[in-house]
Amino acid sequence: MTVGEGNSAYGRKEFRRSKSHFTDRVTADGRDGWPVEPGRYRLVVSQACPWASRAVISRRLLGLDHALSLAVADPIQDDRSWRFSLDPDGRDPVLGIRYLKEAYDARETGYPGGVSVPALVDVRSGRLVTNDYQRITLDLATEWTDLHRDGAPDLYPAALRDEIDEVMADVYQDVNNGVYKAGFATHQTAYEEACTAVFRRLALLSERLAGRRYLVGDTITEADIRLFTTLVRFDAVYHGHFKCNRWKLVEDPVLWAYARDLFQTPGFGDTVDFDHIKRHYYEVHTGINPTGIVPLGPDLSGWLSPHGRQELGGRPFGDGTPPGPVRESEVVPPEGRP
Ligand SMILES: N[C@@H](CCC(=O)N[C@@H](CS)C(=O)NCC(=O)O)C(=O)O
Repeated sequence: MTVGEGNSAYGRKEFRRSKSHFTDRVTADGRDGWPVEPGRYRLVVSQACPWASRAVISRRLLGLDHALSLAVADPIQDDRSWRFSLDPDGRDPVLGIRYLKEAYDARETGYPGGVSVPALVDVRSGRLVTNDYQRITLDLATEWTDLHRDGAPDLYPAALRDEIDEVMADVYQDVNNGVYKAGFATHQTAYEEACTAVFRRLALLSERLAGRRYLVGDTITEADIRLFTTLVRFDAVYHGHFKCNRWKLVEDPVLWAYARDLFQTPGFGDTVDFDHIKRHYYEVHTGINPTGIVPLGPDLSGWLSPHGRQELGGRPFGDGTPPGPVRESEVVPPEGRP
């Protein structure tokens, strides 16, 4: 397996994302054997990964940082995949392991699939609980409610779920996963179809967001988190490395302002590490970028410029409040920030 292929079927003619293999859920009633419990689980992420970043943002917005600890893997995998080489002695200080694969192996011997983030690991047994990135954040929002902070927003409001699910399905198909389909395509038609779909969908989203601050309702929901994690990577990696280059995010006034608005909202931009993002994509996908050279651009300073979206109204946290400051140990280092 080429480093970075993972279970993403990289190298096939058409990129197909494999299904998450471990789909147990951590729930309030513990029906899969994994009850919500403070301190019991560790969320393993890469700051480079858009699917993992969803969970990092949700955890911050919901104030789950005191209940669910965070392990950040090195953005550069080796042939055994995600590793804890940023930690002292190259071991995760809580799980005591060097590779995330060890938690996968503890769960299932001989598991043939890739090792992916985000992953929830049971601290006591060291076993992987789930790598189901589509489910993890929905469960943080709806099953972990007893452990939410005071003033936590409702990221998946029951009355709006149908609309949120519909928006997220389109965003997943054409945007979140669409950029990967374009980037990993190995023949022209597959690339052109994916790239066209990316920009067709972005244009529709731009229209939708021209007159409203957030994608669904008037508050931040899971749908915004999922669109944000792709938009924030767009100019840094998807535009160049994945060849989604009909236009840059900064060239669409609506989407650029929408993305900046979220970036500047506590819980979003303060989780983003552009250094991890750029180094991961450009160094790991050697099939696309054989030299491993990481470009110097783009200029990130614009992320902090005024966005003017308050004029559209909206209540970012609904009846709730923004999260407090980032924990000291989780502050993104200067080289990762605009
Ligand atoms: N768990 C999902 C999606 C999550 C995912 O693709 N994560 C990437 C990082 S962005 C990953 O860990 N890939 C495995 C690898 O690169 O080794 C899957 O099964 O495809």
